[in-house]
Amino acid sequence: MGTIHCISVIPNAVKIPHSRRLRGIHLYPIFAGEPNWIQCERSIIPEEANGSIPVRFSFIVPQAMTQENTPTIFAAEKRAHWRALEPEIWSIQGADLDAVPTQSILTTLWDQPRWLEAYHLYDQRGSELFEQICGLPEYYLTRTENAILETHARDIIARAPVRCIVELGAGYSKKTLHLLTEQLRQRGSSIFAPIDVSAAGLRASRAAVRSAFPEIQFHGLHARYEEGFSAIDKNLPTLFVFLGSTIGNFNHSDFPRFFRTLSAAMGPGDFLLLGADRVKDVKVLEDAYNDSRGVTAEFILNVFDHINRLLHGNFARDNMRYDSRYNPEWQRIEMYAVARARQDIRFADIDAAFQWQKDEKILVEISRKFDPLRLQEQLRFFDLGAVEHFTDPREWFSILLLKKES
Ligand code: AVJ
Repeated sequence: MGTIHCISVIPNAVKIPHSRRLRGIHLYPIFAGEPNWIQCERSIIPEEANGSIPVRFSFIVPQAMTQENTPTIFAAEKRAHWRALEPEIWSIQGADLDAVPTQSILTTLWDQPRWLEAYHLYDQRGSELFEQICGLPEYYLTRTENAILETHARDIIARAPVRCIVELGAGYSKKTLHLLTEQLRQRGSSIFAPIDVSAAGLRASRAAVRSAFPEIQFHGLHARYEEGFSAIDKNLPTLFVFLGSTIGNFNHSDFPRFFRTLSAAMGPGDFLLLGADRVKDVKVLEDAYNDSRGVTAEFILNVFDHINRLLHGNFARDNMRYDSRYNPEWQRIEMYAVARARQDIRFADIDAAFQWQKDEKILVEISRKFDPLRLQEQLRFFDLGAVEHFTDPREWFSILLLKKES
């Protein structure tokens, strides 16, 4: 009796030749380096052993891995880079999603004017506060976009005959439920792959999809947008969904880079559904970002608590205030933190410090407002042709359906 520990990589169970297949055992894909193994020991007799020498194999299988198939949504050359983080949630082998924020914060805080990238806003508390913002009477964006989707989901899905829906940013995928409902009604089945850097967001999305649509094949991609969408197989007819006017956060260098990479990742005939908040009455815009309950102020200033935790900094929340206004020339809401008094900012782990002068502003977030026709024209230069434009009766928000032209 011998014991053989199989700790080598078995990339795909079905590839094992039949003659060598082991009776009475299920083989799961095994990925090297995954910390969460559970060890399954089973006594089995390989066919070639003829029953004369019983051999014990120890199989090591990933914990809670319930699926045998590596998802076919990934392009063949990218598939090997992805591993199961947990059931139906995938991440890039060796990717460190926490490595970049520090670098990003330090570089932009030394710019003139000082500023921050918007994604730092979404720590646990920030995500909760944003959920609260979506329910504020002044914050019309979420409700308006949701209503457009509810009205036009049927039309959108009919115009975009796809097998897969990839959502950029899982959020809690509430709005996407309208699209998934129609996709199932019109096509009977679908793959749904949200991309998000928040594992908690992906879990919530998985739970929502699981309970509402058991027929849907769910693959959460725990990654940055670009890493996620660039891995999708170009031969899989896909609708990319980017809602909530998140493009409003992109500055003038992020914006072209984002659309260039997204367009390059799309297969010919793939679709993009894009939500964009529109230029409108300044009072309506400014109220949406300066609500009477102060939730937006709390959301914006919370970024400094997050930074203090990340970088062991000493930003003092009681020494700053929130200020926001619409900049008509740039057609964007600018959200600032303003120092009430001079403050010496230090980061304990890093040899870096600066003086935050009294009344000096740090630009924490921008929210661009769009003219949908102009946006459509611009996106044509990224090989994205307008298929349809959906809006609400007040014309406050637009959802564009675009098609990749090659
Ligand atoms: C999530 C970027 C669309 O700009 O309206 C809301 C974020 N910031 N209130 C927006 C936000 C303050 C929001 N986006």
